[in-house]
Amino acid sequence: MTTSPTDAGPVEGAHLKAGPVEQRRILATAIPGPRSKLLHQRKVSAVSAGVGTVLPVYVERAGGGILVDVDGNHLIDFGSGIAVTTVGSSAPRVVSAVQTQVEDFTHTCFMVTPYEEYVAVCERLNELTPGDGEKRSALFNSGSEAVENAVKIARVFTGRTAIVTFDHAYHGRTNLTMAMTAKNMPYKQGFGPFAGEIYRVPMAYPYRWPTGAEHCADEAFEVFVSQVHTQVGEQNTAAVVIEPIQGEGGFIVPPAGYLRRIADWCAEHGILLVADEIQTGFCRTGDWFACEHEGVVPDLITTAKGIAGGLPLAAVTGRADVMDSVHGGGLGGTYGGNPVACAAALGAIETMQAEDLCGRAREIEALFLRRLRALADKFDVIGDIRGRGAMLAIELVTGGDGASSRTPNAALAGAVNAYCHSQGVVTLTAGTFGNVIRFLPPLSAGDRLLHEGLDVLEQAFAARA
Ligand code: PLZ
Repeated sequence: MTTSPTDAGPVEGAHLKAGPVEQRRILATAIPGPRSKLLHQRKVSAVSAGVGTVLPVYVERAGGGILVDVDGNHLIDFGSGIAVTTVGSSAPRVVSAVQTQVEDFTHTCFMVTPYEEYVAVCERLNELTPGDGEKRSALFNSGSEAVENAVKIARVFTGRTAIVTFDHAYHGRTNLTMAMTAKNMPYKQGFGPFAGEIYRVPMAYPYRWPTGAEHCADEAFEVFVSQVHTQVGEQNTAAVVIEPIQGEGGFIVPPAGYLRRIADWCAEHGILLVADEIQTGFCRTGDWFACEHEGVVPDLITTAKGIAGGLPLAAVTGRADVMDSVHGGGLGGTYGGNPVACAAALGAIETMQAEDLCGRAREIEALFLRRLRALADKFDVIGDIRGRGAMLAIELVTGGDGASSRTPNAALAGAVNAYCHSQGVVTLTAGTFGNVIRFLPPLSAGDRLLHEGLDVLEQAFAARA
C-alpha cells in the first residue's frame, strides 16, 4: 500500500503563512480572471513575445494537485510544469531543505570551492539509475545542457562525432539540442544554422507505423540498423540518443523489446546508448527510470525536471569509464549543481522514497486508464491511449471508419484543451501534429482531484467532439 495523498484536506504547504493549499477546484472568476489579465498586459509589455504561455493565469501558490491564481481560482494541475513538480510544488522536504541551504550559503561555484550537497546528489543518482556497475555523475542547470554534455562526453570517449536521434524527438532548445529535436515549429523555425553531425532515423511509433503496429518492432529496428549503416557508418557513430518514452513528440511508447535491441546493437558496435530521461525520470512512469521497464541499462542517462522539485538542476549519469574519460575542466559551468538546487534534489528524492511515489504513479496510471478507456469507447476521435505511470496521453484523430480515420485532429485537441482550461483544469498538448493531449499530474495529487479533472475532460469531449 502506498501513502496516497489525502483527498480531504490540504496535503502540504502548512508552512506557508497564507495557510495550506486547499485541495479542491474553485472557480472564483472567469479563467483568466481580472488580476491575471492585468498581469498579462504587463507580461506583453515586458517579456519577449518569443516566450509563450499556455494558460495566462498568474500563479500565487501551489501544492498537492492545485495551482492557486491571483484571482483566487484553484486549478487542478494535470501538467506539473511539464513533468517537473512530481513531488508537488511545495513539498515539505524540498521547502525545508531549500530554506536551510539558502541560509547557509547560496553559491560558491563547485569548480572553485566544492560542497557536500553536489557530491551527495551524484551519489544518489549513481545508486538510483539502472545498472550495477561503477558510475559517475555531473550536474548542470537545464535538460538541454545535460543533453549537450552527454554528447560532449560520448564524443570524447569514443573519438567519433556522429549522433543518431529519432523522428518526434525532443532534446532541447540550445543550438546542439535544436538540431537533435525533430519538430520545426516552434522550436527551430528561423534559428538555424544548426549543429552538424546529427542524423535522424524513423521512430518506432506503433499507432502510426505504416504496415501496422504488429510489424513496428521488427521493421523499425531494421530501418534503424540499415539507415545508420548506410547513411552514417557505425564506426563514425558516438551515440544513439533516445527518449525511452518520447515526451514532447506525443508520449510515443516504442514496442516492447525495441529499446533492448537498440541497446544490444549499440554495444556490438561500440556506440554509446544515451537515454534522455529528462521527462520520464524520477518515478514519473512508475519506475525510477523508464528504461528499467525494458530492462535496459544505458551507458549514459540525462535527467532534469522531476529531479529537484522545481528548482533548476540537471545531470548526466553513466559508466565511470565513460564519464571519467573527459579531461579535467572539460565539463562544468558557473551554476551547475547549485547548492540550493542540490538541497532541493535531496529533499525531492527523499520524498519519492518515503512516499513510494513510483507506486503512486502506477496507481495514477490505473485510475487514468480506466477513465480514458471509457471515454475512448464513447468518442471514436480518441484514436490511441498510451504512456506509462503518471505520463499518459490520448491521440486525437478525425475518427469514423474510412481510410483517413487516423488523420491527426489538432483542432479538436486545441478545443478540448481550451475547454479544460476555462473550467480550471491545466492540461497540456503535445505531439508532432499537435493532436495529443497529455497528462502529467503531480504525484502528490489525490484521487478525488484527479477524478474531478477527468470529469471536466469528459465534459470537454461531450461539448466539442
Ligand atoms: N529532453 C526529453 O522533455 C524538456 C520543453 C518545453 P530543458 N521538455 C519540455 C519547451 O517547450 O521548452 C526536455 C525534454 C527532454 C530535454 C528537454 C530539455 O530540457 O530543461 O527545457 O532544457
